[in-house]
Amino acid sequence: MNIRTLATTPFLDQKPGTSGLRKSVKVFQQPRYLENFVQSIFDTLDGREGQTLVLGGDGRYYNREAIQTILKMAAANGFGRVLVGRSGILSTPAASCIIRHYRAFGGIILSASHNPGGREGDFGIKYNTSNGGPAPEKVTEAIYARSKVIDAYHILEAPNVDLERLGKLEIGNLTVEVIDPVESYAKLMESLFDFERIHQLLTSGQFRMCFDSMHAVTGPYAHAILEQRLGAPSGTVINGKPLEDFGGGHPDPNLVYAHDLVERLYGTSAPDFGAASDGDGDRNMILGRKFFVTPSDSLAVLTANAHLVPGYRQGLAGVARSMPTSSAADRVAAQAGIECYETPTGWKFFGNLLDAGKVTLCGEESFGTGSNHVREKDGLWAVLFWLNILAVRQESVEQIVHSHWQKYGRNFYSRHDYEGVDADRAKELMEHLRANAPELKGQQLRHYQVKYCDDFSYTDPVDHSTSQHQGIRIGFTDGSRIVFRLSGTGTQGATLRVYLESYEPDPTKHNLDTQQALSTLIVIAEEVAQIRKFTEREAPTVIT
Ligand code: G16
Repeated sequence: MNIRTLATTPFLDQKPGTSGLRKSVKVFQQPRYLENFVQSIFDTLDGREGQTLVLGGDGRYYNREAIQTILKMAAANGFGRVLVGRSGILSTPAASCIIRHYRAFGGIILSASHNPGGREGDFGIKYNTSNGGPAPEKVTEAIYARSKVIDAYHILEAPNVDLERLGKLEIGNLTVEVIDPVESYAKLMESLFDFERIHQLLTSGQFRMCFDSMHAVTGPYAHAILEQRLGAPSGTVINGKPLEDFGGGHPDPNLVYAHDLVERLYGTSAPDFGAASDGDGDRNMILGRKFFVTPSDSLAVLTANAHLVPGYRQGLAGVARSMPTSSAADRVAAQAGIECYETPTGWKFFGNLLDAGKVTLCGEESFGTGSNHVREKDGLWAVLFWLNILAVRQESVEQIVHSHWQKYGRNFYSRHDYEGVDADRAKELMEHLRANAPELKGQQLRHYQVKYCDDFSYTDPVDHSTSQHQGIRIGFTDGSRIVFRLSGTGTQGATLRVYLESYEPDPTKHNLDTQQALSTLIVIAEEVAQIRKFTEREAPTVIT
């Protein structure tokens, strides 16, 4: 066995963002770049000797190469076993499920999520802990600190592993087990949802659905679960073959990028239900016929209807949403008499609440919904949850959402993204807002009165750790809000996100166009933050 210890020098840009380290493929392809980061992860993991690690990714360009390197480094760093998905594939929620199922020490997930892939695209890597969830900040900070001083990495000299063949093999003292990426995950889904009822719905001839895998990781999962197991006709899953460059597309399930799906759901003879998932399978978009469900509303509807789903029939402990997510779920939680937690953006902040049994469902405006079944958001899980509700209620998606609004009121909601803006100017915009925030309290802006204005800071109710500077919030006396923050997942320049929310209890006004309903708040956002001046953009790049 030939373990080599090779000298290296640090890269100073290996700070994990909202969800792991994301950079362009070209950055990752620099000699020692991947090795440094992986060694930094391993160096922070006390007690890793002989332990089990889970490894897989979303299949994007550089996935296979990175997996071979990581396997050899795991062997040289004393791990006992690595469970790796066949072809190097594991969706993010499936990786979380497998870490938990096999009680692994942790896992490495290779993905840049919804960012484009291919040679010119992005790559990413993140570490998940033994609860199956993204490493909390104290772990990512330790990894970053290590990456700044690292001087050597360890790697086994060995031939590449055949990732296509299921089964076990040894490299050095490490057992590599190539596993089916779908099996454990599909079983978990079957334990949560009423598959019999969903099967009846999908084979009734009265209901049609379309699932867009966007040539990303959920293809194999959706084919196996929706078509083979639940009986949806073949062709239900579109763009189901995972490709290294996602077919040249942008695997982000929203109205702009999931255009194949949107065309079908808004076209003639549209199916009843449409859904899409992203690069690594943790995001979801839900559509009815000519009808879009905002992720914030989706969380609220799932919360209100959880009693219809076998896995959640016993009741919800609580619900959590990220701060910029609309407060639609809060209203459901209040009526149900359960707690609703508001966390910073980033799925890692839900981990402690889930582990402590304080919440059952979580969701984010960024097309992420999930529950305590794993410790990641889960795209296909959300689709099955919706299918279960549709199968029981026998109403359309639109009817279900409209009756939800009737009962709880409607939170009009939209996010305006300004992508690829100059990073320094974006920071100046935030600093300018931060400096002016205290003065806004009590002011009348158009017909809205400012109730509070702050820079969101969060104290975790379980471990009492605090996270500051999580976004500037302007809250108005009628419950409306504007939130400004910089994205932590982009790889070029900065992305300014402006989140707009307005509450409307009056059902006669629920059919208004969203941008129209938010038009005054959009004007106020511009006035307060001087977005055009700082970003040098006339309009947002993407509106969701
Ligand atoms: C990640 C995080 C999410 C977050 C999203 C957007 O999702 O896991 O919690 O909401 O990024 O973050 P930002 O607004 O900082 O870009 P994913 O699907 O990209 O892993």
